[in-house]
Amino acid sequence: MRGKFITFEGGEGTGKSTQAAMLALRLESLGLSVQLTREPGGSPGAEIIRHVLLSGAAKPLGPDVEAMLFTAARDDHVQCTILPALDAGKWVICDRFADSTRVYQGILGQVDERLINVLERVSVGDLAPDLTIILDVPVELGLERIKLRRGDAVPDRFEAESVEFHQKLRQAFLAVAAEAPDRCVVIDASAPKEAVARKIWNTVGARLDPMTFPIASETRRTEVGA
Ligand code: Z5A
Repeated sequence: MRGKFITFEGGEGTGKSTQAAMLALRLESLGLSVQLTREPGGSPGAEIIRHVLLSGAAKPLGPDVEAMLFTAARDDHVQCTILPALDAGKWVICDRFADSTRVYQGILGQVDERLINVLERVSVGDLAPDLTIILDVPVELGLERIKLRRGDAVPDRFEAESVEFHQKLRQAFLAVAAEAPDRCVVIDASAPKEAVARKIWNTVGARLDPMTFPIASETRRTEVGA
């Protein structure tokens, strides 16, 4: 049976990486096989493109080119990591996906929606997340978390944007959620990590019912031998 595909989206410091990892552990504790991955990146080719994008080296080329680079990374990630994992019956949990291109390059970067649509079609095809969890926190809180985590290190290409940019970002993710209520759930992620994880678990349970998902024979063997 094909696995389920869950994406995490939202602004910086909303806790996507933290919650994606916590959800992966929780699903694994049920005996499910999980592939935890991220964008940009998640496959060897895409990780190289990630380095170029987050260093800011592509910024002077403009948002259209950045959108193409995110798409090239996604194409490799989908082909090399996501589709094989889903076909093997794994639950794929991805820290950012196509909504991020729509929001960062499309809405914030003002890349023509027709180009965004074509790029999405080329890289994603018919693949759509079964569930997208959009984590939402006030911008000041998200930036404070990132600042704390960064310490003395230099902000990356996107962390260095203005507070106004991050406010628009937050609104844009809420707009994406409002347009696709069957796929997206917005979760207030201001609470402590464990409380946010509980809300996410309740949502995953209600939408995808992981308790009833068949466990692969490979996983059963691991359990028996463990
Ligand atoms: N981007 C794009 O423009 N177009 C695209 O198509 C794609 C991406 C796919 C990737 O950066 C950048 O690429 C991203 C958008 C752009 N912009 N930036 N920057 P990234 O992968 O390096 O980072 P990110 O995706 O933005 O995530 P993040 O900023 O690292 O934050 P996060 O994953 O949401 O949060 P976190 O790492 O889980 O937590 C951050 C800190 O807060 C950490 O110290 C945690 O321990 C702490 N934390 C987390 N949750 C809590 C709670 N609940 N309470 C207190 N503290 C917490």
